[in-house]
Amino acid sequence: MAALMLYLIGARSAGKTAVFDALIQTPEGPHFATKGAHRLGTVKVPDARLAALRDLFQPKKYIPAEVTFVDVALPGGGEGSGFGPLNAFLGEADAFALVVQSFGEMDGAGQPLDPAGQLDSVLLDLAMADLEKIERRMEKIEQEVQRGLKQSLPELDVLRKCKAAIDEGRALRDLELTAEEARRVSSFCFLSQKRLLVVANTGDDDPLGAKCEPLRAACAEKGLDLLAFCAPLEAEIAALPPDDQAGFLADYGLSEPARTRLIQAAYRTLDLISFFTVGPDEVRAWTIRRGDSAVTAAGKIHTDLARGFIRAETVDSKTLIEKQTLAACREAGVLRLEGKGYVVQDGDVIEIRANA
Ligand SMILES: Nc1nc2c(ncn2[C@@H]2O[C@H](COP(=O)(O)OP(=O)(O)OP(=O)(O)O)[C@@H](O)[C@H]2O)c(=O)[nH]1
Ligand SMILES: [Mg+2]
Repeated sequence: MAALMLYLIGARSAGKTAVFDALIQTPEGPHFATKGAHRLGTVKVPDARLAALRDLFQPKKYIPAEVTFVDVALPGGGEGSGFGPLNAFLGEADAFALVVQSFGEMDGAGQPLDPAGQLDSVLLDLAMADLEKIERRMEKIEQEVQRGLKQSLPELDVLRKCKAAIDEGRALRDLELTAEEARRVSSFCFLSQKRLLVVANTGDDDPLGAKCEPLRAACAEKGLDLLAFCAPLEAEIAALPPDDQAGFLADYGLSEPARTRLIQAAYRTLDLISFFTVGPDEVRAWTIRRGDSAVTAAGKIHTDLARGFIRAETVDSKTLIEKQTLAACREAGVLRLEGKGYVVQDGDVIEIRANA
């Protein structure tokens, strides 16, 4: 599967670039590519279960899942966060990490720092970019209707529903749409419909975000995940030799590097889980939605495996790591045969049996 695209957005000078720099830092230096003024950095998804499976199978190829972080460069000038001109680019995101400045006294606009207010203002900018698209399209359809063309009336109904939600101050991600309604507006790639998590870029004196209470409360009220992220500190730690990192993290009371915490939060926000395929050739992680069936999982690997699906031989990775081999799992009766409808669980090791 293509890498998950996680776009860093936020107010001007909130620290998007600083957070990105920390995310792409490695002991060998930073890794990134550019796309216009934007920067893209792809990292492997850390997963202790997958690493343990690699150690067991010693495969020729080891393929963790990947996440691409995008440091969004805002166009110069203009009011607010300037998302309008970036609509098409931002529309490609799987999710947004909204960086909120939580260090210092003044914000990038020279105003006294107000993280909860900054969050609201960026969320409003996302909604306004959507509203503009909605109103433009509604006008077009209304003109068509006046000329007697009625084929877009069902779309107009959905757009009205979306507009009403935004007018009430709701994000489109919180609006319930039927599958049919969602399909009618999917091509708009509405920005306020994207899954989103909030990253508090905290100062050196507050790596755990103890001072982020008002922002935390604002996020809780909106049902958004909040992650404290001290960009300069995380960049420093990520540049250390791997063996030294754990000690430094512990000194600051941090359980995991921010990159790991951010990826885990993105998986939670997007309702994603991992399943694994193992063998001497390849140990690999696959990303699917929570609730996906075995046949959907098979289709991720190859469309032929979904088409010819017979059964999925399944064991959870923890059990396999304990028993060491699939043969031992089979002997112990813990390697299960699951059918098409089996709901794949996070951490499942799966072998698909299919007709060629
Ligand atoms: N003290 C401190 N300064 C920071 C931190 N993060 C960023 N800065 C500074 O804040 C300023 C803006 O940070 P950037 O990372 O460039 O912010 P940005 O969101 O990418 O800004 P634009 O792309 O211009 O919108 C820079 O001068 C950074 O050095 C931080 O955690 N602590
Ligand atoms: Mg920047």
